[in-house]
Amino acid sequence: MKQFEQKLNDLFARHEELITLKNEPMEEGNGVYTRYKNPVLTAAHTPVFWRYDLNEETNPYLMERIGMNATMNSGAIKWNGKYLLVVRVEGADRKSFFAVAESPNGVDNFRFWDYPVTMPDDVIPATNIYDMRLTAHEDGWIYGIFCAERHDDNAPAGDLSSATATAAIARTKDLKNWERLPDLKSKSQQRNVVLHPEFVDGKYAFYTRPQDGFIDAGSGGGIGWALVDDITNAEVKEEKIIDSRYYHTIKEVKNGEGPHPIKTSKGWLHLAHGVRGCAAGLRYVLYMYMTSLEDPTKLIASPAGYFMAPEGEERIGDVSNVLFSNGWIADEDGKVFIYYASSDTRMHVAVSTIDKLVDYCMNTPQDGLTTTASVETLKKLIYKNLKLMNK
Ligand code: M1P
Repeated sequence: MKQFEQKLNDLFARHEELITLKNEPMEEGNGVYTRYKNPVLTAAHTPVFWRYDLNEETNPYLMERIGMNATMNSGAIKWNGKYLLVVRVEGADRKSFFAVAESPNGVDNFRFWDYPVTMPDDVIPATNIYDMRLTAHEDGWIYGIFCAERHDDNAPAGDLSSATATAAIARTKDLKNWERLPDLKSKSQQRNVVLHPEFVDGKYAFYTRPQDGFIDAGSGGGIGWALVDDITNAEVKEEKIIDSRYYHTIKEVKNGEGPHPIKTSKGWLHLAHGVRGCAAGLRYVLYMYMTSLEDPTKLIASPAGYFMAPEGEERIGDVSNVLFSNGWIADEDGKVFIYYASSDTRMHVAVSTIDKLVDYCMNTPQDGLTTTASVETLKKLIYKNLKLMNK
């Protein structure tokens, strides 16, 4: 066999071996969720035919032509019995784009569809788009809300880093053909915007994250909520903060809604990320909260601290010390697949159930916001347990 053909076969064989690798649940855990051992997607999972020119005449050395850097922050949806991720793929050129990867079981064998998503532009084209939240809305459309990033033309000459963040809106019926609607109009910059799956008072409801600048949440108090009359011309007229940031908590610097909340008999179950600063930079963790079914803006459970934080190799990557989630899938049997990215580099899955997550939210003590309060909370549990242990 010619050397080129042999190399090509090896390349495809190694790729196939990687994407068909069986994933296993990790044994140790805290009882709330189970992490799976292998990342479900890495840059190496992207198809060989995206990265290599397979023609010997035009690529005699069989070198990679288009590098892929990361597969991260993915929206998730169950679609025709398959577990689908709308993945934020980041090329070596730093541009992010969306691509669908599909798995038969939600934990391994994720395979990318042949082509990435062709996302139409808004009137002012964005430089970069990322972090899609998927919502199968009761109006019959599947919406993708994502961040559209553009250079801030008000920045001083020579400042090529300042940018603006806007919530972009697109919809589809088949996850292949997307109709782009105008970006969400808002007084502030917005990222981590998510569409609620149901109408509220006959309106579309958005979770927002007002922010003063591209990075800084600034005066934005936390995760917001806004009702919108017309999704084809969406505008935030009034915004109410429903999950606030607090000093000396895991969400002191900023927070952001993850995927859209799951409806349960006890309330809406939310997954979000919280950010705090430390000498090593920003630390992103996942946390949960619940809101009322009658009034989705009313907080009914707010467990203290993080739900998941970076562990082991998750701690390291392009932007280290980050866990971020914008996708989860609740199965008919109550199983929940939590898809999360570590350190802006790779995708993982952890599995739990609706019952466990609701129990976690309802029965984990709230943050008392001081050491004294935390110690009192701890003492109550110790006292109860020691009594039970007859000590
Ligand atoms: O780098 C960590 C994350 O930073 C941003 O999240 P936030 O807006 O909450 O700070 C996003 O750019 C996200 O994509 C990224 O993972």
